[in-house]
Amino acid sequence: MDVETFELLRNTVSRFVSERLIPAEDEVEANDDVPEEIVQEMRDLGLFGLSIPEAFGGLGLSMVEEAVIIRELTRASVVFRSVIGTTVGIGSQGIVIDGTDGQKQEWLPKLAAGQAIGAFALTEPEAGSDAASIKTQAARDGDVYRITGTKRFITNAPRASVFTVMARTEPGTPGAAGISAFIVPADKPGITLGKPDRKMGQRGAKTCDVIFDDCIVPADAIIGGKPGLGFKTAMKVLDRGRIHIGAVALGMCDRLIEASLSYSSGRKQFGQRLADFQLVQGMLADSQTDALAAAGVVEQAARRFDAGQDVRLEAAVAKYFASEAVGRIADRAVQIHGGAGYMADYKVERFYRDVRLLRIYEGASQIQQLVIAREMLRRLTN
Ligand code: COS
Repeated sequence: MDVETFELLRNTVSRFVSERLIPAEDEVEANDDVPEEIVQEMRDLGLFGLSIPEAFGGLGLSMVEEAVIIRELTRASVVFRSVIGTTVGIGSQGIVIDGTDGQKQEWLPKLAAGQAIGAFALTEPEAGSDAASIKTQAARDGDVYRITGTKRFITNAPRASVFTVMARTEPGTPGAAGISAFIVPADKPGITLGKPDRKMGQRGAKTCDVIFDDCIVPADAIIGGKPGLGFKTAMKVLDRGRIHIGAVALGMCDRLIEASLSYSSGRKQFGQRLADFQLVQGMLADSQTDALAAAGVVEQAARRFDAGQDVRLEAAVAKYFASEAVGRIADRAVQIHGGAGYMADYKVERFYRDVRLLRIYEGASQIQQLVIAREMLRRLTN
């Protein structure tokens, strides 16, 4: 995108955050839902299409640009981002990265416009971190596959119009090589949703089980048309998603530091501002250092992604460092606010709970450590 158009988009999102989203945060928390008018405004701003190529009606942002916009957006509660998150990220990118032309033509324009909401169905009751051990079966039956299995904690499942579903298509092949990724419209017979999950935080973000019971899809619903490549598609989608989650953390870093600065420079104890105490300054400085370092690793990973280089290591570093950093910053924000930090009105306790998820979804911190170390060793021998 040219610099001027991009700046216009960025300023528009920044105004939307300040004028619409931040004032609506309490309503979202109270109702455990994002109002439909706000979802519509997000559609009108083109936010569902950030990552979808222009040829298919999206904004076609680079990863660096997407990270900047997501950082702006997540100065407001991360729950608003979750509405567009799966469509911008893991719910569309399998099709963008590995889809056939026909699959792109069919789905990307609808996803870009926010007419279709995408979701990503990998996790199962017995397969989380060990993604290659999924049990959901897709049995070939002539020209169709019959999908049976349960997917767990699926973000945006209640809103979704289409799922990317990872399922086993090769009965004799255990592990990653036996998995295919399917595009499954959410209104297919044989799909039911579990009851809404009750969560530690992120009220208004929707997750639940998705149960497939002999759900029939055509054989050409496999992403890319070839079976057995679904695990690799999922990993590529997650590499990109991990940079995106790094950017989500950055917006919350900004917000929590803003709140910490504003509270500590307004409140007085022992006759001076909290911010004038060196022990408080130590916390402010550590938070600023964490935030700048996180921004650095996220940007570096995004630049590498845009250059078409392998980002397995850098994406894992970005997600690992930024999600852990925002956890530390949220913890310090609560501490700097003292008793007020524990009270709902000041919102930092809510953000503290909300950002806890960033260290878990799209690969827990321990999975990122494993990916980083494996890649270090692989690059050593290559
Ligand atoms: N990009 C492309 N291909 C990849 C890849 C990537 N980032 N990561 C792995 N692959 C390929 C490997 O090269 C290997 O291919 P070959 O068999 O042709 O050599 C294949 O995929 C299997 O990879 P690997 O052996 O590394 O798989 P593992 O079972 O050891 O799993 C981890 C690797 C742990 C990294 C993976 O299971 C994972 O990321 N788990 C976390 C899942 C997750 O994030 N869940 C969150 C819920 S979804 S929101």
